[in-house]
Amino acid sequence: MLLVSASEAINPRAWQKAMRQALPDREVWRDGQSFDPTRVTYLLAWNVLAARLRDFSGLRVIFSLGAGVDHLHDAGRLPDIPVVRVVDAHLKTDMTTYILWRTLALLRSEVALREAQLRCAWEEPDTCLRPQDLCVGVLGYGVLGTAAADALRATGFEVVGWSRTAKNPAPRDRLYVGDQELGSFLDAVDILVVLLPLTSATRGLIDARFLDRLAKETPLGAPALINCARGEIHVESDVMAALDSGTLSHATLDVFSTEPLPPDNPLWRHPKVCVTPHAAGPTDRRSVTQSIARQIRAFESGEALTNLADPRLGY
Ligand code: NDP
Ligand code: OXD
Repeated sequence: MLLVSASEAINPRAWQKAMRQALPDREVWRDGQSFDPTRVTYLLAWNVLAARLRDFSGLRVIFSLGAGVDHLHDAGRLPDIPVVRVVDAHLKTDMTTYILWRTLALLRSEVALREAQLRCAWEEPDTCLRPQDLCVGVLGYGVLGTAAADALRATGFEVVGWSRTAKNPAPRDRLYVGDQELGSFLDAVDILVVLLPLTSATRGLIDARFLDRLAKETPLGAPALINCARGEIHVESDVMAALDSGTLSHATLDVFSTEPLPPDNPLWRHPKVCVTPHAAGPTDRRSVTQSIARQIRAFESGEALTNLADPRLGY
């Protein structure tokens, strides 16, 4: 039997209904209903308490309802059960359009134009930048990072990437690898797009020291930050200080250490910040439940699971 165990924010009832449609011959339960936990073989999870997993003694596979699996970390480690994460064409498209939207908004001076409009002021920006004037650095050059890089390159931006391991064959963009090449990567970047997983290595990575290394004059004045991965990767107070000192010209933040972002958080009203509510890449319920159904059928016929998170790496 399958169990949907997810926070209310992503509508567990709707996931249960969609999963029943995708696998009509199976029992599908959700948290809050009465079922025998030892009969749960597949768990569809978003923000499940790690301690609860011990109740599911017959569990064979966990399907994360997102690309990120950090919600399943317990003291930085993934459970000892295969964890399949979301890799989905719709997610790639949605994340890519979000990143194009935000980079093009920076390119075309959205903040200054909006501010002028609110004053009814007919003020043309001083300069008209073109994509080739800006280098976008994609921090995390995986499934979503490479999809975004392709679209940014096709739009005319110069693109560089940063990943943990080298790629073979070499990608079309200049790829910097590991901590030893982070400095050279940051030297090249005008707009930094964060698409890293949250792990013990990336938690708090974007702190005051990191932002100092990024600091420079750019066609936007100073570098801009777009974090659409996880809030815990940036240190909020350090990002705020960098915006106030001019080290950063702008920040687009889709993710936060505390979500929903509390109404009294100053980021909401900061003139150099665009806040979006963890909406860059929503999980497409129909396509993901169909993919889970396919994986379950294949797994039961002896095929290997795909899109597995690596328990040693935590992503
Ligand atoms: P992938 O696992 O495909 O890619 C992760 C990339 O990060 C890889 O290139 C990996 O390197 C790199 N990386 C990981 N750790 C390090 C490190 N310590 N140093 C350098 N590079 C590192 O993930 P996805 O692209 O599918 O997703 C990325 C993240 O986006 C998710 O984990 C999730 O948190 C977030 N996300 C946010 C959404 C939103 O709505 N805001 C929606 C979907 C995802 P290597 O290639 O060498 O392994
Ligand atoms: C994800 C997310 O990880 O939506 O897919 O954050």
